[in-house]
Amino acid sequence: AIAKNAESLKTDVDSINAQIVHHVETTLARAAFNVDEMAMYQAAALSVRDRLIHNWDVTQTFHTQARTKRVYYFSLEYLLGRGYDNALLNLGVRQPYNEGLKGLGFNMEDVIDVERDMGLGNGGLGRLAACYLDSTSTLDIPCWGYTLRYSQGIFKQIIDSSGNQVEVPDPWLENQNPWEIPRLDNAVEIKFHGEATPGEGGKGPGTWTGGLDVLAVPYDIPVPGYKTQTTNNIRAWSARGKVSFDLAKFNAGDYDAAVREAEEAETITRVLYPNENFDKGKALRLKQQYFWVAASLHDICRRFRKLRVPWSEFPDYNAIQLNDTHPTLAIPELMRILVDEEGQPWDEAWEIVRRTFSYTNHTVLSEALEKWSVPLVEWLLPRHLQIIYEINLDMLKDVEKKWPNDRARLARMSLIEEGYPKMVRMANLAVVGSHRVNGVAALHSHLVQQDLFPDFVEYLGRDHFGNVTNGVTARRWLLQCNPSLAKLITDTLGSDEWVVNLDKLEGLTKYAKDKAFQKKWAACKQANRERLCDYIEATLGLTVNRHALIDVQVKRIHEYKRQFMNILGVIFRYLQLKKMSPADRKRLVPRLSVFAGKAAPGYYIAKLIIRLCNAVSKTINADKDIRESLSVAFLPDYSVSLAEIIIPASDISEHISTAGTEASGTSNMKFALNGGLLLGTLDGANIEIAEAVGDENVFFFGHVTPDVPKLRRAHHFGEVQYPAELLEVVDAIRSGMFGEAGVFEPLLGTLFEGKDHYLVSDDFLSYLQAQKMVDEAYVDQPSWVEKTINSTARMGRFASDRAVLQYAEEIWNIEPIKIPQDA
Ligand code: 26W
Repeated sequence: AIAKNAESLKTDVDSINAQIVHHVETTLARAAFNVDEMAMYQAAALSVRDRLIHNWDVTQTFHTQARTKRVYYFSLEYLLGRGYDNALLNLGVRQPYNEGLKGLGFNMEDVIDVERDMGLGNGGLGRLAACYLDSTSTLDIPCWGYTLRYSQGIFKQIIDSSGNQVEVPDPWLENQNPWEIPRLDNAVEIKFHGEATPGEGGKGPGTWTGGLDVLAVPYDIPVPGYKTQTTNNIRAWSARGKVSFDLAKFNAGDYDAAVREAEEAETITRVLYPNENFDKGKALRLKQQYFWVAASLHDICRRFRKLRVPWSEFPDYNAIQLNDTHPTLAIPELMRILVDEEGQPWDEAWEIVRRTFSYTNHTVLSEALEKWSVPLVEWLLPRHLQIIYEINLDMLKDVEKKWPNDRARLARMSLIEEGYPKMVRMANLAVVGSHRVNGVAALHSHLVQQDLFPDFVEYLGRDHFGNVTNGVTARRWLLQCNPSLAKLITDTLGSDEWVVNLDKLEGLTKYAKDKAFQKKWAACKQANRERLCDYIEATLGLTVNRHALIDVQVKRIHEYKRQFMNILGVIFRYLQLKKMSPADRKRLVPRLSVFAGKAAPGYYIAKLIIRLCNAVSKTINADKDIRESLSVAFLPDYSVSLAEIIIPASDISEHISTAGTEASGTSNMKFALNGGLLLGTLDGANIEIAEAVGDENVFFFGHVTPDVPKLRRAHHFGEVQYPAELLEVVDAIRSGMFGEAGVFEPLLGTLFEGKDHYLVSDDFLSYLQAQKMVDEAYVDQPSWVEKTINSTARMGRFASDRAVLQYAEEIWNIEPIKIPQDA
C-alpha cells in the first residue's frame, strides 16, 4: 500500500493546492492560466480520487486478509448523483478544499456545479441502492455493489414549447468520469445461446457449449464512508465485443462483419432502460440481466476459490441481496456453476444457493412483475431454462406432497405460467431461491405476504418473509444538501454525532417551542426557499413570491402516484381565487406549486400529465390578478442534484399515491428530515413516518388500502357520484382555459371511461380538505415551525444506517469490522 504520508494524502491547504496543480499540469496536461471551472473540478476531483483509491486499497486488502464475510448488493441501478461534494464531506476535507480552491481563485459552489450526475438509475430503487452503499461504508460493513456501466444513463428531460417531455441522451461519460477505475485486467467472458444438455436424471452435471461470448469489463467506483477509512466498492460491468477472436472472418477479409458483431455485443450496456414499475419484456433487457449477474458471480466465485474451503461454506463468506427481481437469474446461474462446473450434488448446491440469496421486493403493481417468455429464455440461456424447470419440478412435487390434488395451488405457485407463450415468473423463482424475502415498508411487506405470495407464506413459513423499512442517508440528504440547517443542528446539539446516529436528532424536540431557536430554524428554511426561487427564475424565467408556501411533488410521473390529482387541485385553487375579491385573495396564504419528474418515454398518459402541468402553469403564471397568490413551476430534468435544491426548500411535500400502491417512498423521508411537512395518503412509509413524527405533524387524507377493491368495483359498475368540485375542474380544462382542450381528453378519460383505476375521484374531496388544513395551519407560524422541528427531530429511524444494520443482523448475518489504524 501507499505510505500514509505520501504527498497525495496530505490534507493541509498548501498540499491540497499542490495536488490539484499537479493534476492540472500532468493528468489534464493544461497550463495553469488555462483553467476553467470544468478543469478545476476535474483536477480537484482527481486529487480526491487519489485519497479514495488509497482507502479503497487499504479496505480491500484488509477484508481479504481477514477473510471477512462480504455482502454483495445486486442492483441494476445505482442513482449516485454527484460524487465530489459527498466525497469531500465523507473524507472530512471539505474545509481545506474550500480554502484551497479559494486560493486558486475558484468558488467551491461553482466548481461543485459543473459535475454531471451519475444517473445510472430511474428513481427510488436506484437511489436506495446508493444510500445503502453509503451506509455500509459508514458502518464498516464489508460490501460490494454490482451493477452495469451504462454508456447512457437516465435520459435528460427537455420540455418543448407545447409543454411536452422530450427525451435526449445523457452522455454522462463525455467529460471523463473521475469516480471510476477501469480494471481491464479483470475482464470475464460471458456466454449466450449455444446448446445445452441436462445432467443425468435432471440433477446431474449438465453441459453448455458453443454460443456467443461477450467480454465483461469491470469499472470500480469507490464508496467512501463518513469519517471512516472503510471504502466499499461498486463494480459496474461494461460489455465489450471480442473482435480479435473472430479470426476466420477477419482473415477472410470480412473486417466489417467482425467489427459489427463486436459492436452488437457492446449494445448490451449501451443504455439504462427508462421504465420504472413497468415490465416490457425486451430481449436486450434479459441480456443485460444475465450479462450482469454472470459476470458478478464469476467474480465472487473466483474470490471464493482463493479461500480454499469447501463450497458448502460459500454462504459463510458471501451474502447476496437481490434488489428486486432484476438479478433473479443469479439463482440458476449459481446452480449452474455449482452443479455443472464444480461438480456439487444438486441438493447441496440448492442449499448453498438458498442460504446465499435474499430478495427485496419493491412493488406490488402487477404490471411491474417480471415475466420472461420461455422461448426467449430458451434461445438466450438454454441451460438456465433446464435448471429452472428442474427447480420447479422439485418444488411442485413437494407442494403436491403437502397439498395433494390441489391443482389450482400448483398452477399459482409454478415458476412457469401456462399460456401462449409460457412465461417464467421471476418473483416466484426469487422467493424459492432465497432464505428471506422482504418488503420495504410495514404496509408493503404485509401486502407482499397477503396479496403477492400467500401460497409461498404457507409453503415456506412466515419466517421466510419480513420487513425492512427503507431509509435514507443523512450524509447526502441533510449534511450535504442543507448545510445551514445541519450547522444549526450541530451547534444546538453541541455535537455532530447525529450524522452517524440519526436518533440523536431527538434532542431537538426540547427546542421546538424555543422562540430564538424557531427563528434560526425558520431563517434556514427561508434561505433555502430563496435558493429554490433563484433556481426557478434562472431556469424558467418565472418570478415568484418569495414568501409563498412551497408545495412540492417531485418523483417519477405515474398514474398511481397521482400527480394528476395534485394538478387538478391546483386548478381548483385557481378557480377559487378567481372568484374571490382581491382583498380576500390577499388574506390567503400564497402558494408556489412545484412539480418535477420524468415519465417513461412510452408512457402516454404520464406524458399527458406533464403536458397538463405545463399548460396549467402557463395560464396561471400569466394571470396578473393571481400572480401574488399562486404560481406553478414544472422544473425540467429532475435528478439527484435537483432534489438537493428542492428538498431543503419545501414546506409541504405531496406523497399521495392510491393506498396500497407505493411500496415505500423515500423522498417522503428526505422532506421530513429537512423540516418539510408531509401531505399524504396512508400508504407506504408515510404511515410509519406519521407514527414517528406524530399525527399532529402531518396532513393525511383519503381512503385506506382495504377500501380500494370495493371502490374499484363501484367504478366498474358505474355506481359512483363524481364530486361537483372535480367536475368543475374538468369543465375548466374542457373549456380551453389551459389551451387546446382536446389534447387532454385521453387523460380525462382515465377518470371516466377508464373507471378511475387510481381513485382520484374518490379521494379528491378529502385531498382538497387536507389542502385547506395546510393553509390554515400555516397561518400560525410559531406552531408551524414547531411542527417542522418536531418532524426533523423524530426522523432518526428512517436512517439508511438503521435499515442496513437490520439487513446485516436479520438477513446477511454479517458484522461491522473496523479497519485497524494504519492497516
Ligand atoms: C421491470 C420494470 C421495473 C423496473 C423498476 C419494475 C420495477 C422497478 C422498480 C422496482 C420500481 C421502483 O423503483 N420501486 C420503488 O422502490 C423504492 C425503493 O424501495 C420505493 O421507495 C418505491 O415506493 C417504489 O416505487
